[in-house]
Amino acid sequence: MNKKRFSQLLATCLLGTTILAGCGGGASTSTPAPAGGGEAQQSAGGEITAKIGVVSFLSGTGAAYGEAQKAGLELALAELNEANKGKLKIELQMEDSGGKKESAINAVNKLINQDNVVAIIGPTLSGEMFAAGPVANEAETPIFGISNTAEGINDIGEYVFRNSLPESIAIPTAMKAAQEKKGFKKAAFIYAANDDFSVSGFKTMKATAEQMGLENLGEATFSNGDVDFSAQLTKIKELNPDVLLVSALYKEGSLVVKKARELGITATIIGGNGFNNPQVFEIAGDAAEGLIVATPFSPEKQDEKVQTFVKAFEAKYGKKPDQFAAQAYDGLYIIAQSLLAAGKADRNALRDQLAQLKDFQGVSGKLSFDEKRTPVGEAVVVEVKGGKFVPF
Ligand code: 1QQ
Repeated sequence: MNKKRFSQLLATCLLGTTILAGCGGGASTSTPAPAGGGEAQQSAGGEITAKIGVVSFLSGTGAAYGEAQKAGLELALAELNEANKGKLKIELQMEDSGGKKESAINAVNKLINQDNVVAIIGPTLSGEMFAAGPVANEAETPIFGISNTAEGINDIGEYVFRNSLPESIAIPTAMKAAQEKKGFKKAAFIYAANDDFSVSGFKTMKATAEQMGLENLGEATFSNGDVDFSAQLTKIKELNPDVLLVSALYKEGSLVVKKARELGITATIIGGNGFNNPQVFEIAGDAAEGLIVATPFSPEKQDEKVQTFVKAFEAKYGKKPDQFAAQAYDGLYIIAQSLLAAGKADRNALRDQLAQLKDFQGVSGKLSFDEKRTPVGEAVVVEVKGGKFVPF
């Protein structure tokens, strides 16, 4: 037990009204409940009850990500609790971070110390995970990203997991497929310099372009929250690129695409996975046509598991799921499977089971973790045609 957790445990024992076995004398051999993690216990009847925290971008400029994640999680929750009656009962405790690092840290602290969750799903942005992941890791509580795609997420620590396909896999897949068909040579880049995900995606785009032998004409930046990109894009137009690489979240990214087309930039536009949300069509409109992105999930995939999920999602919400809903759905399934394998809702036992994940067949593809718990999976390339993503 680390020092911090020991002092938290001590505080719980001193302040708590229910004194648990583990707070008693040193001779006890039973695991102290809070250290074991999660107020979730196995009941006499053998049913595991597990409270899982969720930290998501539910309000603000990226709220459509959070909405999709919540929908995917709630569909999975209903299915799992029905299918595992008498064996496992999951309860979700949702917190809104608004996409802010500070709020994500506060939510993670609350979920661990107040709500005593066995694991945390989220937070949505890589930047939030870089900020809040170390808090969960230090408290030895598994934290499971369902949309963190930046490089370095798993380096935070051994309690940090993610099932979201890293951009280091997705972006090169999109760029290579696009170049094969379009044969571009001169690249320009634009990205959000104050967002860890966007910066990481840009670095991957730049390195991939170099490997592919593309000429780098120039790089422009903006900040999340910006709405006017005319200055940067006017300069880019003068450079006359034949491919424009955009690393951004959907709101800013869609506004960039819209403005680029308005200014007459005709380059092929390739984006990162932040574009994989239908808000792109709302914000960019016709300008989104031709946009190329890679994703681990397509609702069009002719696969029985995918189509069963798409139908259930449509029946519940009246629309098709996007990548963020799909990865949320898979994420809860992975945690449920690992809790059942652990046989108890215990933070360390859950961590050990998660670390062994191999060949999980989800709606967003087949997934294994490498030795650093980084997902290994495949991306498909899609293109906007007729106001929706279709296979490229
Ligand atoms: C990250 C992402 C974003 C697109 C999540 C919404 O991939 O922050 O890593």
